Amino acid sequence: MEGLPYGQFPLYEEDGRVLTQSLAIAKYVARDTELIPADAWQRAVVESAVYTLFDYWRNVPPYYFEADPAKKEELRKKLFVETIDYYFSRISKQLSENGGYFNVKLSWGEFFLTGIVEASNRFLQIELEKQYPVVGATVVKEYIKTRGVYKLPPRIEVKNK
Ligand SMILES: N[C@@H](CCC(=O)N[C@@H](CS)C(=O)NCC(=O)O)C(=O)O
Repeated sequence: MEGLPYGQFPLYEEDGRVLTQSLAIAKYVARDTELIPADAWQRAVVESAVYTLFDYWRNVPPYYFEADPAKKEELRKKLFVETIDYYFSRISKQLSENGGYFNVKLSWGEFFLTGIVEASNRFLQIELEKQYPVVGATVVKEYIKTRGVYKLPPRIEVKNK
């Protein structure tokens, strides 16, 4: 895709410069806020959770895009019977032990989790929060309620280079 340095979304543009990779973008957007913990250990705990979420997520597109019905069924079984529960039972345990956060208070990690849960629900036609209620973004929703509605900046045109 033209205009995308690595042919993939997401792409963040600011002052004529572009940034790729969702994690780099998320951290950049959260910079200079408490969503990035000041303490090095707490920062690492949040990143560890985010990379774990990525480890889980990389199992979804191969299943979703598989065209061969027999292979798709094999991938479906593995994903639905093993992978989802492997990760989400552990993620739920960590969140439950920390008041719904990965690590004592709200960070960019819970926003990332919310994105992964929403994407999973959409791609896999499931409702992860029914089986794993603590991943249901309660802490993020509460934060948004106290913060108020965020207004998006005017639409930015991505220029093809
Ligand atoms: N590691 C990258 C993965 C990006 C990625 O997988 N992008 C997908 C959509 S979510 C894409 O643009 N796919 C189109 C393609 O590869 O042609 C990130 O986290 O930003």
